[in-house]
Amino acid sequence: MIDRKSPVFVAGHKGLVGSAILRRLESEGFSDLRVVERKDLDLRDQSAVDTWFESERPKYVFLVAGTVGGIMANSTRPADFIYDNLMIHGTVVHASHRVEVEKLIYLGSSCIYPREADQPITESSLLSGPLEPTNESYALAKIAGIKLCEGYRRQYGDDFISAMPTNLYGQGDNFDEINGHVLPSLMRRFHEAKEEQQATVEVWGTGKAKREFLHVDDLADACLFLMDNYSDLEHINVGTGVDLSIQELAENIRDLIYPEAEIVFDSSKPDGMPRKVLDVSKLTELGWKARVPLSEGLTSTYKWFCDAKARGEIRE
Ligand code: GFB
Repeated sequence: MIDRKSPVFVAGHKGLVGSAILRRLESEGFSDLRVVERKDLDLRDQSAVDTWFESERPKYVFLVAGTVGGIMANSTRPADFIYDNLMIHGTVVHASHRVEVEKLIYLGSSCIYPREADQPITESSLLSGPLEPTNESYALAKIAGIKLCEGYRRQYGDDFISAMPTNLYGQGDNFDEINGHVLPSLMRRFHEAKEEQQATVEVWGTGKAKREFLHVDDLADACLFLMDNYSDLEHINVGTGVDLSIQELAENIRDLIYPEAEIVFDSSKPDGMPRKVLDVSKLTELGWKARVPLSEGLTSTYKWFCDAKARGEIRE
């Protein structure tokens, strides 16, 4: 087990994943959590990151910072997605090596796998075929992150591990209708349609693409589990192993928020990867499995969205 009293750095603590990890570590009794605001440290700047690491000397690092977004953000901002992520992964991994961090976990994404990978996707599918074009830049940066951790382990013996989560959702997500991921974007669209009493709600693509959704509190739990129990070169998938079509997801969200609405598909928008469900047998064999059922996660996430909106925390 990693030492609960040692200094732990959560890089990216304001994001969906980082904030969930911080909550999980706090509830676990970690007593020396270190975070830094973006305005105080640009994680893309190696010398600034080195200086910060030298003064803070974290023993454990959760590397979950990065530029993220849904299919539209990925397709329209490929430069930001490749540059920001490549730089952030590079600076944090290198600085962690320099100050002799005892263990680091790096989070990739299920989009690292080839578009035509066999489903469910096993860890060994990495680099076995061409990537999905809508998120190629992000995927390449994420693959580079895996190879960074592998490289520092191979060359220096650093205990740096990589986990590949499936599509995530939960409290603290980005509910932007255009740039967010499908689940929060649809929640917001159905919510606003209900407020404005619109008869129809638009869903991008054909609705036939399939996705797997993991609640971010489950992911945070898995990250701590892996920090305590996993130390190997190969990355490890984190998911539920269960997927559903975008149409089914949209129907679930409609039934929760605005059952009277009619769903209209806009097939001029991209479907992205046809299917993306992870084989989670490696993690299951280690003894971890997801706990939050999608129906429960949708209800709690929607409640969080409504509460955050009432507090004025959701951007218009
Ligand atoms: O979450 P998402 O944007 O990303 O989901 P990916 C895209 C799927 O949902 C596509 C459909 O099949 C879309 O056609 N969709 C339907 C919508 N309505 C909407 C909507 O209103 N908004 C959005 N965003 N999608 C992401 C990568 O791919 O996967 C990220 O782009 C990351 O980089 C993430 O890796 C895990 O699942 O396609």
